[in-house]
Amino acid sequence: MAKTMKFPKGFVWGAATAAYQNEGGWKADGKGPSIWDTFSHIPGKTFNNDNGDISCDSYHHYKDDVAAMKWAGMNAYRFSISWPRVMPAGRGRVNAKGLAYYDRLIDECLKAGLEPFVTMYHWDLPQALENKGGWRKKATALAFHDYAVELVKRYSDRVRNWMPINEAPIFVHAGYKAGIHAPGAKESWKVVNQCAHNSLLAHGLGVRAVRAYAKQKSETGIAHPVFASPASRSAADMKAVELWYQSDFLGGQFLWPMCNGGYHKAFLKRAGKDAPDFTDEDMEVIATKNDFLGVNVYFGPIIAADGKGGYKEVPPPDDVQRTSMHWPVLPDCMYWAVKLSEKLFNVDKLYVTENGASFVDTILHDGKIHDLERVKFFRSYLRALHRAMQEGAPVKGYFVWTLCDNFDWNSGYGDKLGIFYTDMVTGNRQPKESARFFRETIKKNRLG
Ligand code: GCO
Repeated sequence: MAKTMKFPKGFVWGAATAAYQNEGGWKADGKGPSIWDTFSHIPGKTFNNDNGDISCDSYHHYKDDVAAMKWAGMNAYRFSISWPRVMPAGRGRVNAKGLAYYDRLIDECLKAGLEPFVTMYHWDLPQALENKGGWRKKATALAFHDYAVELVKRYSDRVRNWMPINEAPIFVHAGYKAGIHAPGAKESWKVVNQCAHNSLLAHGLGVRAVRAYAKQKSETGIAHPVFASPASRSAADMKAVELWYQSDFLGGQFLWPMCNGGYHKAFLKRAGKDAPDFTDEDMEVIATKNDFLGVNVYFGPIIAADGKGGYKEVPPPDDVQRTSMHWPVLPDCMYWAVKLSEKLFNVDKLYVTENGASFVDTILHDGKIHDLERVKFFRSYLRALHRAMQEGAPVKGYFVWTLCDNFDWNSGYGDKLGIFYTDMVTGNRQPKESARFFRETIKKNRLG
């Protein structure tokens, strides 16, 4: 019989979502436009020209979201606040009705025993700020600070866990280099690195806003994509993967300056003349200590030594299982993301802030969705997580990505990642087999 794997008492189990992906209500009650409203309305930018105008309509169905998590036995909810919903032009005037929505959501969470973990920025920049240069400009980081202060003043009597920025490398790279996410720009590396720098600055300012204005003891962290694994445990491959974490843009450009102070020299060498411009004061703000690191884990490169003191990527095995987004299923990423983050980035508290998979779901004759591939996926990644925790990794909680099938950026509604199926007509959230799996796992606080 397989060994049962217990999680520690008080372990945080939750689901994660993002405002633009779930809320809908894109013009409701005085909300301003975001870059995602603009981008998704341009024909050809998203799968099937899908957009988040309505999506799961959490703006009106938040009670159903909370009820779904309560049913699953969860004790936390990670959601994001839409900047243009609360500050339609990105700075200045606040929208009272927008702020009131999050009051209702937070209160509903607390009533259901869900600890709110609030992301301040999950990619929906107010369009008005993009019109003035968006993340290319330091002014956006400064505007973010004012927005963060507003949120902390308003909600910190009830919210104790904050993530100012979600996955900076992804929105910067996909939005300002590859052009496949909003705002759809294709900038030079110099500009892209400057956007990255400004997003880091915004995060640091967000952390400082929490420290300065929180009404109770609170914690902050970033939610960041972390996921490379070594090709083997040989000393050479281990050195190579560590170098990847330090010089690659995911680590060296983002986590290193936040957690260890200053850009890693391997990153600066790689960036050369395209390195961002920065002041000492910027670097101090960026290095403001966080209380935890949130790792978003899906899949990642497998790294080996290149024989010349560097690293190279090796492809996953041909027969690796893939999700419907073609992402390889690599549970080892979970183990290594946690182990290497702890080792390299000087962190003593971790959360898995996202983990999930898209598969093609079918409603069977009994009216249910038996998403057994997704259950298998979660089981294997949770096992890997548990193994890292057994070895001492300080992981305090886990958030599944995601609660309900929602709008997945440029993939639109083509890829499903929810543990609940969303009926887009009635708004009904129906548990899939994977939701039942979490319900069981959380109830027993153990796997197997
Ligand atoms: C994130 C993620 C999510 C996506 C998920 C599946 O950065 O937080 O991109 O928003 O929905 O990664 O694509």
